[in-house]
Amino acid sequence: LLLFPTYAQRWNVNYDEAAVGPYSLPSLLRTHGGTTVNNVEDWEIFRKPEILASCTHHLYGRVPGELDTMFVTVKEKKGTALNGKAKRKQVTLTLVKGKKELSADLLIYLPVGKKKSAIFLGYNFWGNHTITDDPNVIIPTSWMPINKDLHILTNRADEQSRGSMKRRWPLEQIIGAGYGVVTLYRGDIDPDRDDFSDGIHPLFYSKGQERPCNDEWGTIAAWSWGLSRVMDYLETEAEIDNQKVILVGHSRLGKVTLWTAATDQRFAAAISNNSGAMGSTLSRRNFGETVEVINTAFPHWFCGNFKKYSNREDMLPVDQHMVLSLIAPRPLYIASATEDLWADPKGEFLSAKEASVVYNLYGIQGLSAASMPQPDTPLIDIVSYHIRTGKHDIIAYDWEQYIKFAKQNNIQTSKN
Ligand code: GTR
Repeated sequence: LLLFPTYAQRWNVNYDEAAVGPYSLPSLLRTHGGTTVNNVEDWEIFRKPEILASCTHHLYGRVPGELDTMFVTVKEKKGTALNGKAKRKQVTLTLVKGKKELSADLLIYLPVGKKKSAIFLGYNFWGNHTITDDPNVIIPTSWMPINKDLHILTNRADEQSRGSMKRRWPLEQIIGAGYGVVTLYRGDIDPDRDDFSDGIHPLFYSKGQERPCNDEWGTIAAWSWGLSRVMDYLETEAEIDNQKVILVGHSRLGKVTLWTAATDQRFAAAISNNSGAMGSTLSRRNFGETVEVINTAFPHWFCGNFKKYSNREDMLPVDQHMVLSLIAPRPLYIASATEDLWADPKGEFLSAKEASVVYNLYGIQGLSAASMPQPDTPLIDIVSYHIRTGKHDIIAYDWEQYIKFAKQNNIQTSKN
């Protein structure tokens, strides 16, 4: 039943609901000075910036500076795909700081016959070429973890992995519903390994610096910042409606969508698929992956300051419902899977429910259900939730709900 049996079994984490124990969450609405906020204005002026600053300082880390410039190179302008139903475009963003630069390749599919498309934007795990069989998609040249199942045997991808993750990107379904897709490989912005000499971090080092300071960005914050740079580009892209960019991400990349929407108000909505610990689930609930586990297995994901909270969840000045609250009043979808106990589905539901008090300030109901819905009965609203039967993954069923969610919230491609 476990997500990664061999991996998860190495850690002695709790899977017994009866053993979760009591916890008390930091208040969303009480300011550091002790006043309780009860309207949108006070929330936005006082409380929201406090929460954003705390989450930045203790969890994800701050971005240390700004780029000098970003170049856009159009590699392919007018490709066709999906039997003529989609246009394909491939663009490279070159991020420049001082004498250093880094490039990231975007793969763009847009529905044919639309002037400006609403899009889903998210990273992929294994390269743009893995999301489809389309032979024209450029293969990344950046470092990649070895993955025998995908035939990635040398830390570089090649033809053998083309199309290998297409179950996670049902393009026919998405394009058929009138949405575009923009995606990029996570490792183009920052390779997913505990090594701060590569990826985006070194562009911002001061002289002699070799890794981020304790309050500076880990890899999750770097990936989020990368999506904001993609948004900078999308704002110049005539065929995409930049008011209708929906963030989507699975697992660690779901953690990224939440932090991206929390830090950048330009995104219209966020979807977190099975994001679990340090994504949507409550850290204080002792169930599944813990802070100690994530800090040990993925020491590069969060900032140095976060290390001190291993086994000390109760000392955290924030919890994940507070990250979700920063997304209000924009539409938010949290999704779990029944076999993904590692991610603590109940904790994912509860944090969305907790964050709803901030949606309430905006006159929005938030997650209304008193308790978790049955599997495969999505609650689709401004704050949405489902738990799908099955494993830790993002599949067509999940996308079907995300498309409904986007349409219901009127984030869709205009008719003309
Ligand atoms: C796991 C990690 C989870 C989740 C997952 C993934 O190993 O413990 O927090 O992020 O990886 O991204 O697939």
